[in-house]
Amino acid sequence: RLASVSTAPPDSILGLTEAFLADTNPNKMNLSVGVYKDASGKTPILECVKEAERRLIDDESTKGYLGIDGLPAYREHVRQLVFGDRVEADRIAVLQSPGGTGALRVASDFLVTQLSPIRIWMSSPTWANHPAIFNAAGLPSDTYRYLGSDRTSFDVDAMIEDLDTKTSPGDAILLHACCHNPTGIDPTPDQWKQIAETVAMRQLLPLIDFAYQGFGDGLTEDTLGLYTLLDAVDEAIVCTSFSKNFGLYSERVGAVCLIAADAGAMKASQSQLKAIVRSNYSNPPRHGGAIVATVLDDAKLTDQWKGEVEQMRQRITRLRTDFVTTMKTTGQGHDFSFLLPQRGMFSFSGLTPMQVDQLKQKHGIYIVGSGRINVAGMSEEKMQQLCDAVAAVLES
Ligand code: PLP
Ligand code: TYF
Repeated sequence: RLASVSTAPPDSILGLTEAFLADTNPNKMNLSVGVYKDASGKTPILECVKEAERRLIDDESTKGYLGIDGLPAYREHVRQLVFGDRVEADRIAVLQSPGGTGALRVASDFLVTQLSPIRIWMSSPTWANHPAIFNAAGLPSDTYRYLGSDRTSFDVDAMIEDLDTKTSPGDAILLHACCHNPTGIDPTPDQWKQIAETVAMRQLLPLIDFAYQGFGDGLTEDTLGLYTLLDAVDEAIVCTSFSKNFGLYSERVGAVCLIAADAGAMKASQSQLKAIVRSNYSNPPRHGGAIVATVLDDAKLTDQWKGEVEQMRQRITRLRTDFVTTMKTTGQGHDFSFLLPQRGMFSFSGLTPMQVDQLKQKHGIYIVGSGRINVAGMSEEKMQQLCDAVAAVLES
């Protein structure tokens, strides 16, 4: 029987790291997968996380199962961090999940089992795992236009037109709360208002992917789009992740948050979310959630965390600026200033698939086929080398 199983294609992003590891070019550079690296090229464990882990070693008294929806203290901190007092607490269900990906899968299962027939609308482009997760859950998906034809700007008019003319009432719409992956291009505050009005008018249910809180303009600032939406609609699902802003990638810690119109509706949906989790992974892993709760329970550790997020954010901004400046003075000189307003780990370079391939083959530099560069993986030390290679493929 197993002889009939065919080989799955490699993941469009993670597959590149496999190719990178096999590359013998001594100057190779991996700017594909969205992982933050410090000046020494490492993905560090945050100081506040180390301290929380030391405390957990001393104080944690059990490895017994968590409830289906996770650690209560963790869930409360997620609620406060993401929603503040913008939404009444008794309208929000928070379930701890295995990363943002787990949250997206639980949310997808919920849409399919509770709200079918339903379709979800995704930006074009979006993170490649979005359609994969929706497909796996059996959730029909389609796309709205997002990136302008110049490949460097957000075409809000095209997005609104697609929502106005293609969606049906009751459909879901996937939105990136900040740091749009893969483009790095976020709506302005006015554009968020336009989007929120259209979402409300078309009676769409927003599914908001909030994987990069703190990497755009700051932890609080990055809630602007989310809050603009929540002012316009009274139902939404928000999927959060602490992979990036706590550097807890491998601990798998995130949350699925459901906002209902009132406490009664919230309770019913919460019970369905729990039923979905029970037959999937049963209950979430403890360690990552315990780390986050330990940090956010302690004012000093919380301040330390905020400082560390700010450092990561500023380093990425600096690297993006450095790249633009260095490209100006490299080769024939290249204007990448359109990258400057982009936010988050990624920049959409506008490089064509052929140029991306040349970067890999001739220079050992790995970026995603769409032209997405992980800015958070650049380094000061290798900036000139990177820019020389980009200039070379642009000029060849
Ligand atoms: N959503 C987006 C847009 C992402 O880029 C990521 C991670 O790269 C995630 C969700 C989920 O990440 P994780 O499952 O590691 O928390
Ligand atoms: O670079 C990206 O866009 C992501 C990163 O379990 C990632 O694909 C890698 C592994 C994972 C979730 C996200």
